[in-house]
Amino acid sequence: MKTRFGCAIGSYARHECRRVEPLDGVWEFTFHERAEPGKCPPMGRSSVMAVPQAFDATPAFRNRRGVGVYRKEIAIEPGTHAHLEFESVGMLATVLVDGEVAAQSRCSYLPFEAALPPSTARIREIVVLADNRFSESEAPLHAPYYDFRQYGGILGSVRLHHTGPTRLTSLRLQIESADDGRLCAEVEINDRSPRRLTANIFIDSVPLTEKHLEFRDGRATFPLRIPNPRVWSPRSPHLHTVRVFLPELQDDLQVRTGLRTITTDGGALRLNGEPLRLAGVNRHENFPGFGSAVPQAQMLSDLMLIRELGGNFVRGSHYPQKSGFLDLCDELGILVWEEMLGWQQDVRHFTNPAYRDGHRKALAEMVLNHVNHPCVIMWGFLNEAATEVEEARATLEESFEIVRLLDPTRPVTYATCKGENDRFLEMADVLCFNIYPGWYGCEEDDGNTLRHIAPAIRALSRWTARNPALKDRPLMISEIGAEGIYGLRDASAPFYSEDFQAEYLREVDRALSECPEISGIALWHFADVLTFAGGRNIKRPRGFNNKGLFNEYRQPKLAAAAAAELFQRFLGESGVPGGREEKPLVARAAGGTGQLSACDTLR
Ligand code: ADA
Repeated sequence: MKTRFGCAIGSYARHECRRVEPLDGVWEFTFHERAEPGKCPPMGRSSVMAVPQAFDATPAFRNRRGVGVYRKEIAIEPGTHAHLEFESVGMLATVLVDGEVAAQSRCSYLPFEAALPPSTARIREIVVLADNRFSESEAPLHAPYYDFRQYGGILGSVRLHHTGPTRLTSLRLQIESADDGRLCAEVEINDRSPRRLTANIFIDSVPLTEKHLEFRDGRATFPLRIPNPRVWSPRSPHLHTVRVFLPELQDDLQVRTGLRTITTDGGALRLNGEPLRLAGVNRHENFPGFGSAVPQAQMLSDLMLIRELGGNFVRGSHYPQKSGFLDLCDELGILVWEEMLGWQQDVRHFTNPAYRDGHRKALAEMVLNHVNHPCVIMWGFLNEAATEVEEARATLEESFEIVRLLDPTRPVTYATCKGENDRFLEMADVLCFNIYPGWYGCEEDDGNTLRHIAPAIRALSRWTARNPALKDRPLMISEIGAEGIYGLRDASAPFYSEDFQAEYLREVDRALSECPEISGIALWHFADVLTFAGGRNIKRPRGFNNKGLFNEYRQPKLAAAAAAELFQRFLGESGVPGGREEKPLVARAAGGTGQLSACDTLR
């Protein structure tokens, strides 16, 4: 089905000849609070659980920590090869096939596979252990102190792939020239021995050519030129499909690409050579009742809201996004900062080999999994890490190195909260600062704390401009915002009121208009999100991070109207289509002025 986005919204066939079965649905389920990590406890009297779903987002298991044991029997032709694809399992995943461990994953936000070796049996038993307990040794990238809830369960789709013993494992495309559609393609199979295979190449479902590929160590690369190339941009997010069919393996793989370039040029970001300004939000993958197993329908609804506000950008804070989310951003032309799981890492992590090894491997997987998505315009990691201390150097260096090695085509950065005390900003292609002037650090203040916003933004801009090592890099405010509790309205605008939060963003808007050299702004954050569990919740009213423009059900606060005004002013004519042309939800509610009156109700 062709739509004005050029293809079916949110999904496209990754295979035309390979048989792939969805295993989403209802699985047997039991829960064990004291099971040994990675060891399969007895199913016992089982219940059921939906897949995908966060079991600890359901009433029966809310806030409980332990092992969710999922079980399913599947029928497979005896003697044939198959494997399972998991989009996301949290937090420590162990997959057993017929009682034998077939795979483990230690990061909720990365897909992984589990092989089903040929068997004489037709019925195969799949057991998945989804352990949501924190463990520095078992799942070192997760930690309980992060300011967002981390869930347990099969949090993404599961698919059963039927293949021969040798199969295609990836197809990665690197853009050599967007305008004339020149690409370098790398195809990978799961056989490392040297071999020559014929490849039939299809572009946009039309046969293009036949190639004879020499595989070395399971990889073969070849140049490609897309006939009738159309450039990808936010205003025209045109996607091309590239499909490789290997007749000798009777296997195929299709991916999508968007012909675009993203570069930095002095203090500017450039998309397809044109100056690019970014205005948008930080977004957590979370919805009540689903946790981080957010249905794609909700992802689309969120993205349409961001677009309706006039934003052109989403920072996937603070972990890799699901491919279904990035597919939607590819189709809608919404730009994405994709980042590795991390939140205020410190010396304990930088000196922990298990953490550093886990972080390096996960970074590589994130890049390799998502390198084809044109919406991804920058990679990030180590959000607000202790980059004011020398001990951070090695971890930062190895993180930048591995990302740039795997993808030399995109800027790489990290979001710092250390301001002028940060020691490593010259490693970053884009300077990204998380700042909360007028919110944090005002405990002793007895006046209007909003007066701190403009000076803080100006000081940041002047400091980077004066610093020879930093002055020729794009500057972005990667987080800024204030809490506003949905429904708390008070024209005197006290802390935590919607009125204060909206006024805060209007002050940010005014301050940004004085600093045109700032290339990007990502408000913290899109929608309120459930956060810590335990004592730290004392810092978060109702246990949520309430800085959302919307509450957790995506009901707009007064801040949403202020954000829409900010995005429109910041992006000006370069704004995205449909951002302000259609009457945004929030502007409609305010009678089109964008300013909500006290008596307006959005409910
Ligand atoms: C930091 C952090 C966010 C969130 C924010 C806040 O900038 O990166 O995840 O915790 O502070 O709301 O305090």
